[in-house]
Amino acid sequence: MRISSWRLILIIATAVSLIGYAKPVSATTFNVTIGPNGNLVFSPSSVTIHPGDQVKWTWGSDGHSTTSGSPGMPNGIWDSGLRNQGATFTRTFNSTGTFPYYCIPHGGCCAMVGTVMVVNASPPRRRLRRGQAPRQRPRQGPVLQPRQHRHLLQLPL
Ligand SMILES: [Cu+2]
Repeated sequence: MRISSWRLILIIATAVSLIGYAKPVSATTFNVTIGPNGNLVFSPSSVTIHPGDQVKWTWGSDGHSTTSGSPGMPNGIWDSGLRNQGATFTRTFNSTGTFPYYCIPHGGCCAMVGTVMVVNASPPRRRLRRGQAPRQRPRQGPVLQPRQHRHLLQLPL
């Protein structure tokens, strides 16, 4: 039988899409340290996550908070209150959006602020700004195994 080239293209496109758009199978927890080594920062200060993912803040020094909003203007979405080294605070983000937050004692004086960005799964490839570390999200999910791949390419054409 004559190989139909559009069909071959369709099969290849399907294989590529299976590899390229595999969705994570489960929610992921992103860790942020508050005041590591006494520094007045959230580390990392910005995380990009998907709906259903969690952010877990861990206090690296005493007397900080994670409070949604801008310094002096809490918006009430979350507020850990002041906590000390070793404390943790976890929140699940189910809606997309950009969520700024700050530390109550150090947001205004010292720009101790952070951002949680919640974007839909399979977004366009994120551009890295200069000096920005690559996103650390583990790529889980179905991966086309070599055997399946061979099988796909051996479909009668
Ligand atoms: Cu602080």
